[in-house]
Amino acid sequence: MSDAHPMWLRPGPIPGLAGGAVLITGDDPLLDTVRAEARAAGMHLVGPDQPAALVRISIDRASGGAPGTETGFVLTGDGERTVVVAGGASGALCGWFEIVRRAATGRLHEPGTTRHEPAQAVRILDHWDNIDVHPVMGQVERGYAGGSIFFDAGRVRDDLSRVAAYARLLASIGIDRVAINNVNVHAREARLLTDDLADVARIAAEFRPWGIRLHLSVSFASPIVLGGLETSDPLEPAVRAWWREAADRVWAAIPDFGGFVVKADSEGQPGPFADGRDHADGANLLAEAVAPHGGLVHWRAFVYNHTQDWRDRTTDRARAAFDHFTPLDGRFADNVIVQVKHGPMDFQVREPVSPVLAAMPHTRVALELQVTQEYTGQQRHAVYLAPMWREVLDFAPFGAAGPTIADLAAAGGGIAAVSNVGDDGFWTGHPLAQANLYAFGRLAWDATLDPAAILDEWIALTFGSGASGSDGEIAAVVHELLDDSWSTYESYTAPLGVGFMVTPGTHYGPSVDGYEYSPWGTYHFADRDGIGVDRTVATGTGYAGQYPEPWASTYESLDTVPDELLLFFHHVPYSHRLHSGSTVIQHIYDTRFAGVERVDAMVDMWQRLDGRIDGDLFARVRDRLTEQQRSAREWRDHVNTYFLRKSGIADERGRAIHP
Ligand code: GCV
Repeated sequence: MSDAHPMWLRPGPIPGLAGGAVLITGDDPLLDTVRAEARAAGMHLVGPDQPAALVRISIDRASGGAPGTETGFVLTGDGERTVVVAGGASGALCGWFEIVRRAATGRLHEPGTTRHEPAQAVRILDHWDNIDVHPVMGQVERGYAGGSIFFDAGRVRDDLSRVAAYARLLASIGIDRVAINNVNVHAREARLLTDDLADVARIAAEFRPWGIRLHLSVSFASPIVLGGLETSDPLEPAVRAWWREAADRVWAAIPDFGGFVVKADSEGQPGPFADGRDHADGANLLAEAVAPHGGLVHWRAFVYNHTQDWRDRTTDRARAAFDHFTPLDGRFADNVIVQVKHGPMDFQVREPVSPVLAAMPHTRVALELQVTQEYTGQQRHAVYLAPMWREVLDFAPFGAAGPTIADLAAAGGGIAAVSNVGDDGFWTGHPLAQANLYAFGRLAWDATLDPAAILDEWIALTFGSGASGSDGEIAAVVHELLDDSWSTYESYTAPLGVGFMVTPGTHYGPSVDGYEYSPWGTYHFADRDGIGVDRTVATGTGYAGQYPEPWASTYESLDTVPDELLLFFHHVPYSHRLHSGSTVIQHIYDTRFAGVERVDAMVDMWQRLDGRIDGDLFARVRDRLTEQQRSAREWRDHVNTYFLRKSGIADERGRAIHP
């Protein structure tokens, strides 16, 4: 195992379990993993002649007590012992980790029977890791935690101990698939599909004992760049044959391989448009190749014009995915999953939920989240994202009586997220960003979990809790620091859903006009009178009309649009009064000042733990909070000054802005 921080799986005997007997019945490599975990927790394995074991784990696929899926399990506690009956070996592994969670949170052997199964059948983490160090993006695109855990020095690492540790962590939160390379597939990385297969198989072997399948991002132009063909036209027989052979070779090397992830005709990546074909043609080409092996194709819907003329007010990037994909509904093969970012733009701190997620009833659609904090502080700011994700998952596109986004994903393609780990000793750069990875797995398993409760669970596992005899003060501080941190971050960065205003390229720190005259479709249209993007049907780009009712009307009208999304949907004067009672301009000033005060409080909170937790961890978090404090001030002053200068409207409270 690696010597990196253990994240939420602290090593050594687990209080309450250590010293006890465990009976694990059945024969499966995953059950051997469970046995090893139980031993590492300090338990001793016993045979069936000892039915009084503290923990009993078995598989029963058929009987009434057994859950419906391989990965599900029924857990029964009687106050003194726990019994897990799983639907399959992966369920037994998940059941074991539920016991570990219960031990950490003081609920071991809690009386009663509960049924557990993953809400989302597909729970995949995407890595944006490159093999080579990219001249602009570094090794991990939008990675804020060092280099790749998979690749080093131009190839797959020899030492994959970090991957083994990672696989264990992911299994403990129910992740079942990992795509190991960037969706922007550069020339070197394209060859993972061919020349590097033996090495990719070594990575897959690290994931296998944890029930996790490996996926690869592939270039749509592979038949050209790897196969020497003249075209990658999806309707061309030679292209189809090339992909079939490529898939056969992958599965020959990795029998439990999961499938391909594809970013096509997006931000310069090749795709079917080159040959006049559409995204369904492209996705189905790959689907046909992987189908004989039971493979999946994750085809991303992140398609828009990134060479837009900023003078052109009729083109709206927010509309693009819907306009490209919804006409194709019903044409995608059964093993294609259309992977849709949670918002229509790009992982901003606040966006409405993408209307595409509700507009393709005949397609398997997956929700894509971003655990890596590209636009949410880059793991230098403490930002707990689970409350945002929970809002997305709970969104009911057809109104309260209809399905939620979590339901729609569960009925289709499941859930995906961009991972936030790297070879950093704390895995995530900011140690508190570990909570986001943990929370993603937990919400993918059960979208009804309360983000605050997930946070407490993570804290208990990571730092210990009052219940397991350690420091309640640590738990209280970490909880207070993170619980509301998404809203804190929102309050000092881009206001009222307008988005971006970040430094171009790096996407870190304020630059209000940084993207205003760029080709990326990311504008706020601030002038001396007002700000925001008119996306109404009546007078704007019509984006609001991509929603079903009641949301189309809700977003269309200034009377009903939620304050936090006002500037996403409307261009309004600075004097426009929000539902909160404040004007837009005063809201901007007030929230930016309040946001900085909240960050100051976070710094003070953490200081209370000086000397009470591991020194390296304390120092790393302290240093990051210091940077967050500096950056929050920078945000406050840029944004406030910019709008004071534009609007000429003074702060009602007369605070120092820089005119
Ligand atoms: C992997 C944004 C990011 C890119 C990322 C892209 C995507 O544009 O800035 O780095 O590319 O999203 O999701 O494909």
